[in-house]
Amino acid sequence: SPDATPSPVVLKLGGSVVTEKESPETLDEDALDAAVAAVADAEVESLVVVHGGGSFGHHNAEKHGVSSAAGTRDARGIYEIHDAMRRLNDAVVGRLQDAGVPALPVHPLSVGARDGDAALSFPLDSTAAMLGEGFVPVLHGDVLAHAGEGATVVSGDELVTRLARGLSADRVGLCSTVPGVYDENEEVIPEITAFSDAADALGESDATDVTGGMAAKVHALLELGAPAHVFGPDSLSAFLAGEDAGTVIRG
Ligand code: IP8
Repeated sequence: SPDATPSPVVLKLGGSVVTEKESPETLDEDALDAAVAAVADAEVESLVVVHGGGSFGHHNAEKHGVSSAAGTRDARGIYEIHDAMRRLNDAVVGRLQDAGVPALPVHPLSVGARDGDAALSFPLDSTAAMLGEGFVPVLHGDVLAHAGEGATVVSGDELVTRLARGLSADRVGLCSTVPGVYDENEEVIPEITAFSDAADALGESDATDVTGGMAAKVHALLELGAPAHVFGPDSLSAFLAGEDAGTVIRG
């Protein structure tokens, strides 16, 4: 049961970290290798990894006009988006395994769904059971069946929120290409405990921007119930060692 598993660390590797964002379906080999080495060296008892879409997910989603809100019923298109993400996931899982990490894939298309109000349902049994057996589940942004829409995108960030709440995460880490949440002078804000700490720099959240935007991200992270760290690749090892990295968001 999930009660028997220790509270996991949930780590998101941003799509812009592990892929070359400007070239379609291209890994950022060096950045991926560095992230994999940091995970392999870390002594984390229980870890879930989620990765974003980068140049695998986003250009395919755009090509088919699919976002978190706008769906398609074109099964080939849906599969094309999923297949690109699956191939990126293969690369991440494969490299983690090569580095000695007991990584296993969890493909959201086959696990979750959205209802007619776009609410995400994402059963955690497979992920929790993997954690209980000492594996490192590796999830990814994906497409999901969505009542009334065909299929829509689920972002890695949404999955992080679901996993952090549902598995009572100990800590959450969002590793992206920026070193933290910036203030108006482009200095990293060390700690955010209320949206007002960052409002001057972030402006108001655009409610339609469900997969991106730092303001939306900060709002969501304040509600998590676990401290969330927003940091760049250079701080991944520090985060995994239990240190404060980048901006710490505690709601
Ligand atoms: O990069 C998006 O995941 P994200 C995944 O975490 C797709 O927003 C399929 C575009």
